[in-house]
Amino acid sequence: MTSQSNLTEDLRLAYRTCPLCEATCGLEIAIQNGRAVSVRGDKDDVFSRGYLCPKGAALADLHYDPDRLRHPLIKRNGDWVEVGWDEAFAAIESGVMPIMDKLGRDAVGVYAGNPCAHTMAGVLCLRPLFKGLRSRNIFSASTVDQMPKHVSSGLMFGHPGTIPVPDIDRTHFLLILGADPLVSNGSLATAPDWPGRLRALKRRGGKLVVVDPRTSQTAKLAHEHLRIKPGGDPFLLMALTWVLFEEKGVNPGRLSEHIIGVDAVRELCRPFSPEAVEIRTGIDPSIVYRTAREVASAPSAAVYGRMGTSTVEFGSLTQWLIDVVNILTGNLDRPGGAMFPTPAHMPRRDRPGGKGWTLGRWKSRVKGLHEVMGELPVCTLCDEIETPGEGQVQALLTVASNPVIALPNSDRVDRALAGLDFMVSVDFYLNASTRHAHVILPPTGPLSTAQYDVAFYNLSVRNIANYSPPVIPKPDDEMDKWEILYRLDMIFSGQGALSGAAQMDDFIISIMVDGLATKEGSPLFGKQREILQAMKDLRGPDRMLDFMLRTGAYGDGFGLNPGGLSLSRLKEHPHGMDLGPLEPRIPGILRTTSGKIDMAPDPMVTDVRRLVEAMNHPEPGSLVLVGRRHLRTNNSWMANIPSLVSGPPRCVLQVHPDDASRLGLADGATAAVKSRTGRIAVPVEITADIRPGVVSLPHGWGHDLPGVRMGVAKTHGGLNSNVLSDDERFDPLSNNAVLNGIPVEVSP
Ligand SMILES: Nc1nc2c(c(=O)[nH]1)N[C@H]1C(S)=C(S)[C@@H](COP(=O)(O)OP(=O)(O)OC[C@H]3O[C@@H](n4cnc5c(=O)[nH]c(N)nc54)[C@H](O)[C@@H]3O)O[C@H]1N2
Ligand SMILES: Nc1nc2c(c(=O)[nH]1)N[C@H]1C(S)=C(S)[C@@H](COP(=O)(O)OP(=O)(O)OC[C@H]3O[C@@H](n4cnc5c(=O)[nH]c(N)nc54)[C@H](O)[C@@H]3O)O[C@H]1N2
Ligand code: SF4
Ligand SMILES: [Mo]
Repeated sequence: MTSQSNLTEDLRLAYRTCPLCEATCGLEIAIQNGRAVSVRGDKDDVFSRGYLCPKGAALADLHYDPDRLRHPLIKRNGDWVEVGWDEAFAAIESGVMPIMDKLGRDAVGVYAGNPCAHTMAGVLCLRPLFKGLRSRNIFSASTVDQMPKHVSSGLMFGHPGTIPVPDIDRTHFLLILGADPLVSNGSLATAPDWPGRLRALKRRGGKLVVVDPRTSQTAKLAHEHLRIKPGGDPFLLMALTWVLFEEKGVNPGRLSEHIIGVDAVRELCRPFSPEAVEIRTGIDPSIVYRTAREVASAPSAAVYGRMGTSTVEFGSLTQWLIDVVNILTGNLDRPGGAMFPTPAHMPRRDRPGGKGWTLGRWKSRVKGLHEVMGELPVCTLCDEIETPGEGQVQALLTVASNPVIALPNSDRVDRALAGLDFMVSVDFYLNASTRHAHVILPPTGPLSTAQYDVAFYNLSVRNIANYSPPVIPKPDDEMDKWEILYRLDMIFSGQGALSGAAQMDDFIISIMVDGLATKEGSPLFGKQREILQAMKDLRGPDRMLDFMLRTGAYGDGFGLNPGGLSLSRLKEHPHGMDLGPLEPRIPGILRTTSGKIDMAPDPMVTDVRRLVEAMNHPEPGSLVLVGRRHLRTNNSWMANIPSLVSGPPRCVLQVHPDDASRLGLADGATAAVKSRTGRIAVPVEITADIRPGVVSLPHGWGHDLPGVRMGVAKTHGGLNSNVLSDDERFDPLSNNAVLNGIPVEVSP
């Protein structure tokens, strides 16, 4: 790199994709004397072009945070003792294996958190660990998040990972429901610089409409803001569908030959005229008619929804209806509509059809809630820990997760974790949850691990591939997350605490390679040895990624497609490779048994009855609580970085002036907020930026608990909003928790 020659000798620049949120911004990190001294946006990054947010700029602060754990901790007589890795794994073996031997494999549960989706190890090495563990009690943050989208995609397209993303760079009309990408930087729609991209949409004459009970940052940027009642989205989407049918706005275009069930949808939406749903949406029917016409007539349009449409009573129906509108208006799979990425690490499929997708292959022990995507819902985690009997969870592994703050009915979660016989946490903070662990295994810091966004390039608004090697070499006495997970896997699969990760690594890659090389008709049939030989210098997730890239959509096919992509070729592009705008993928991408898009899958059809019922019998009007995010937070765990928590407190309850005067609340005073599950006292902010009848509190706070070792976070503790979220409220198709629209009582 020539730019380095005019810098002092010990100063170098390194490039890295930010792992903190889904936007995948490129960072330029200046390293002096082996230490990262500054983080900026990488102007040459093919996707982010220099954009970054305050969290990315704080990545080095996270890396050097003195509270971040570097070495394993064991709790002995109530005190934490730092130990070596072998000792820690031995303690886990002697803590977990007797429980497993005596009570069976289901007695060991796992809860995997959000950052698992942001690291190569989390995405590639956890599944093998689940397999090795063979427990039914696998839980993840997916069921406080996007599980309804997986259900809808699984049922409609035949695979839960086949998720359409809004083509925001080309669309003429963007309808955003229950998402605030100006603050969250986007979710299930990977794009750095949403502010810039949405402004570009407006500049090219496109229209932006936001549906949200709050005047969010994104709503402020929009041409139009529909201040919906919480939970009103499925009714609104049904009414939009109703208008499309009523006014001959249904025009699926080239999709017509790839869809089944349109007539059923016409029948299903019949009860939901714009007039009929007004009681649930609070939106004037004339606006619904106009919006439906605008979506139908725009040269291209995309309907997109996130948390406010997912963590709600009708989460799955809402996700389904979003794509129903996209399909009926011909906007699915066309430029400017909602499209499917073609990520570099996945093969391109040309032929439609497959085994289809099912949910409910097993059920949870206590409440009988069905499995989705191999996991059980977190809303029943406490039931499984607290209820005695065969299969009771008595040991828990948490990986990159903070259940005490993230999950509904948090006080109960806190008590349940305290009652476990044994708990292991893979995490680099001693926080609200890991304080209950018996052993904590911290992975090496974020600058010392490689990055390629395996999960989020599946959801990207452009086809991008970017790999960053570790920026700061990993100290010898620290461990990468993949090694930790594989060593745990060795323990759970009975190979012992002292077996290294290498054995498991070789085993897993051989299974991956065999999957292709033993498939009759595969061009790589019988080539196991050559393939493994070609990757002989790689280990861990790097080797898995190389295999996926080479057999992926642009790959070199291990020689079959000379000049194609491989990890070594990708490494030649430190600012990433732009593989172009999204391209139509239907029908090849469809994996339903029919090879068509199922517009009216049975579980959805059945659940519409519940929606009709809810429309006819609305709950009596009370105050409801919704969430919100802030640009300087990342769920619960970035609160120990001074630059991210400075300034006025953010964990405040937003209340509309009308409600405030009715309830006798003053700005800045403390209010008591009460729900079925708990009660907290929080400062009030009176603002007209929220719909009357709705109050809003951000999640991710509540760090000031005994035993937490996060000095900065503790002094900016805040209150945990999930004390108020009810673990008995969930979307019955996905079993996803309801975190928005919680009935509460507020008093001074
Ligand atoms: N009320 C309410 N509750 C919510 C939400 C809401 O909107 N409202 N949002 C929900 C959503 S969308 C999500 S995704 C969940 C998040 O729920 P969780 O994933 O359970 O919680 P996080 O706050 O993301 O905590 C992540 C943990 O991972 C650790 N960590 C960070 N990076 C790494 C790493 O690379 N390796 C390892 N091993 N550990 C790491 C951090 O120290 C922290 O302890 O919260 C959910 N909870
Ligand atoms: N800065 C920051 N960025 C983040 C995170 C973070 O904690 N901080 N977390 C990351 C994670 S894990 C995720 S999953 C994403 C989430 O990304 P988003 O979904 O974009 O983020 P939220 O801020 O939760 O937006 C949800 C919006 O829904 C609104 N809402 C609530 N109830 C309803 C309703 O019934 N109907 C409608 N239409 N709207 C409703 C809320 O007012 C809020 O504005 O963000 C990611 N990015
Ligand atoms: S927007 Fe997300 S990916 Fe970009 S710098 Fe901020 S946290 Fe990192
Ligand atoms: Mo999330």
